[in-house]
Amino acid sequence: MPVVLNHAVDALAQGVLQGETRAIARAITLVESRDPNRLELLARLFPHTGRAYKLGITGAPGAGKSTLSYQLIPRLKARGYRVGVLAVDPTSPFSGGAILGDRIRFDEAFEGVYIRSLASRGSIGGLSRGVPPAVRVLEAAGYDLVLIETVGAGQLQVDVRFVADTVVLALVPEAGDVIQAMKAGIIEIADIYVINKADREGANRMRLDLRNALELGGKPKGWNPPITLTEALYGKGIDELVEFIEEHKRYQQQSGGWHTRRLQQLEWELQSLIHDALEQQARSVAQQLFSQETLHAVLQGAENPFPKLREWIGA
Ligand SMILES: Nc1nc2c(ncn2[C@@H]2O[C@H](COP(=O)(O)OP(=O)(O)OP(=O)(O)O)[C@@H](O)[C@H]2O)c(=O)[nH]1
Ligand SMILES: [Mg+2]
Repeated sequence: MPVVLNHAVDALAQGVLQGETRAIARAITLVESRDPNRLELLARLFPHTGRAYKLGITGAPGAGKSTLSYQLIPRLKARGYRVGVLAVDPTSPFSGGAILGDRIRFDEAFEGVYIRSLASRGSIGGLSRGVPPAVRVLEAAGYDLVLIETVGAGQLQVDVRFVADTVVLALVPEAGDVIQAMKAGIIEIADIYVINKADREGANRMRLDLRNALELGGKPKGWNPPITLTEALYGKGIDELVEFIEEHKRYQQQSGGWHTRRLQQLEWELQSLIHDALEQQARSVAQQLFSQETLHAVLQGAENPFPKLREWIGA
């Protein structure tokens, strides 16, 4: 059965397909929200999605993710990509301040690049659930490379695999950083390791530590993640990084790894939408089963909540 669309959503979808910046902005706001119309919009955009290459850049706050992106964007553009950027929870000004607000806007090298920040608030597992639908909006608008910057620690960085085809992990030469990354379980998730701020002391040492740490886990069968040094602030090492990114992309396409990862991404995207809906449902079911009066009774020991819960769950 065809999806019946209301007029406003249809017009919004048209705007997105025509690449209108304001429509893209409004569409991302809609798909990030819990408005039921977001699913209608996604249904309308779906045939035009799934084509972009998704490049994730993750790392601790201040590691230089935005500076790396700033350097990567014109180079990726020069290779013919139409680039969109999604920054999840940026703590330093990627979207409104010095880097992208002031400099990039007037810079020809960034013309046509769409940049947007997303909040991860309210999402379980850290990474914004708004990312996959926002990627779809950008794909429908004709962007074929979406750069996703995520900040944070632990879980947040693990999640990036579920949205990105290539994961770049930015580290900085600081004592203990490799150990920190190992503890957070992120050492295995990266496809490319970047030791940024290589102008600082200890970058080579760190590369050795990291190589040793990676080899402890045994030699990988397929892709052997490269470790590359950059000085994002000075534009050094970025061309090599672009090469590694392209190389990983080619490898993924040829080895079939891309397909496997995309299946996981799709599963995660749909699961989070269902999770979202169930979460809302849980709230209302809880209220139905346990009124304020019942809660008082349970608190006083006058009523046992578990038989009722068991009955409901078993049903
Ligand atoms: N010395 C040095 N500083 C750098 C380099 N790259 C970035 N920085 C500086 O590090 C600081 C943080 O850079 P950002 O690019 O904002 O880092 P980020 O990882 O995006 O930070 P969040 O989004 O807040 O997590 C800025 O002051 C940059 O100028 C580098 O190669 N060398
Ligand atoms: Mg940033």
